[in-house]
Order: sequence, then structure tokens, then C-alpha cells
Amino acid sequence: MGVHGSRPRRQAQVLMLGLDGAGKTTLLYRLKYNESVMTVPTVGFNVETLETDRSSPGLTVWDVGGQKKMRPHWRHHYVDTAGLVFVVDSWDQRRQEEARKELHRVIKSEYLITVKRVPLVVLANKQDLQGALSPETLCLTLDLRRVCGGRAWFIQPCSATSGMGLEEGFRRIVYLMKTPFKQTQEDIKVRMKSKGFSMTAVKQVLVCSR
Ligand SMILES: Nc1nc2c(ncn2[C@@H]2O[C@H](COP(=O)(O)OP(=O)(O)OP(=O)(O)O)[C@@H](O)[C@H]2O)c(=O)[nH]1
Ligand SMILES: [Mg+2]
Repeated sequence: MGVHGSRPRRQAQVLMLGLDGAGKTTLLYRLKYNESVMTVPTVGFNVETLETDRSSPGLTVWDVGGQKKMRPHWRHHYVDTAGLVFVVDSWDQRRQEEARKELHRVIKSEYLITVKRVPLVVLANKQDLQGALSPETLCLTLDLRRVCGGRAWFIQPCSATSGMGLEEGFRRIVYLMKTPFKQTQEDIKVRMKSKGFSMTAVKQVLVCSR
């Protein structure tokens, strides 16, 4: 990721949303330039391309401002979206309910769900801060299993300031965009069994990635 190729590549659009201050812009520039940037609240959007491995399309990542006044504009980006990344500030427990509501509103938007069923990766950001909620806890507070039924999804812990987990999160959205939903379930089963995990563990992971 982050390295320019010489040939023109197919591009897939990833829409990155989340509340103001969740860390979207910090995360985008950490991925793009491997640098910590000082951010200001995004009014409008930032857009950057990220390279992926040769077998995958390059990514055009849209980072749209998350302030309340910006949220009505999110839907204008749905049309070309192939994958959705929702960034959560895992440390700010007071705003989890607001994050849950906004995420559910986006997921339930008619176009994203009924027409496209775009896959979702939730980035549980700011894991470097003491007291940050774990992905398992966020899974419950955001009610992901219920709201994501029938859609490919994943939750990835990360830190935009250190870079931890970012590439994994974006690799995951590429994988989910490329792979039919049923196949992702099969892949997980096969990989876990080959590593000697029990059937119970396999089932738990499948529930968590459904
Ligand atoms: N400790 C810590 N701070 C972070 C992390 N990611 C972002 N921040 C800080 O959180 C604040 C907000 O980050 P932004 O990237 O501007 O947030 P945003 O989601 O783009 O916000 P809007 O543009 O308003 O939607 C900044 O002070 C960042 O330095 C992280 O992983 N850990
Ligand atoms: Mg921003």
C-alpha cells in the first residue's frame, strides 16, 4: 500500500466515514505517506489513491468530514462506493451511541444495502490510548452482528498515530470486495481448521465476521 505503480490500474472506491474526531484524516495520511499529520476538522472531503497488490484494484479512498453539518452529504458518495470503512474512536465511550446511530443509518441506506450490499470494515481506532474499548466490546455496543446480517463485515483494531492495524484493515476491505460473501465464510473455515483451531473457535469467528 502507498507505493505508486507505473501502469494505470483499475480503481475501486472506498468510502471512509465516522464521527468527527474519529481519526479518518490522520489515518488516510498515515496510510498514504506513513506520516503523522496535524489535522483540522474536514469540511468537505479528502481523496487519495492507495496502491494494493497487483491482483487487486487500486483504491480511491474518500474521507468525508464527520461533523454533524457534514453528515447529510455522506449519501452523495454512496453511488460509486464498492467498500465502506467506518472509523470509530474506541477511547471516547460517551460517543459510542452516536457512532452506533450514524453507522446504522448508513448501513440501512437503501442504496448501499438493497442494491449493492457493499462490505463493511469497522476500524476500531485509537487503540494506543489507555481505556480504549476492545473490538469485541465495540462489536456489542455498535450492535454489529444484528445490523450487518447478510453483509460481509469485519472489525479491525488500529491506531492511526502509530499505524498499527491500518494496512490489515484496508487489506480486509479489498478481500471482502473481491470475494463473494459465501466464499469468505469458507476461506475462514479452511484457514482456521488448517491451523488446528477447534470447530467452536471457527464458529465464533464466523459469527463475528458475518
Ligand atoms: N491517540 C490517538 N489520537 C488519534 C488517533 N487518530 C487520530 N487521532 C487524533 O484525533 C484527532 C482527530 O483526528 P482527525 O483525523 O482529524 O479526525 P477526523 O475523523 O478526520 O475528523 P473530521 O474531519 O472532523 O471528520 C486528532 O487530534 C488526531 O491526532 C489515534 O489512533 N490515536
Ligand atoms: Mg477529517
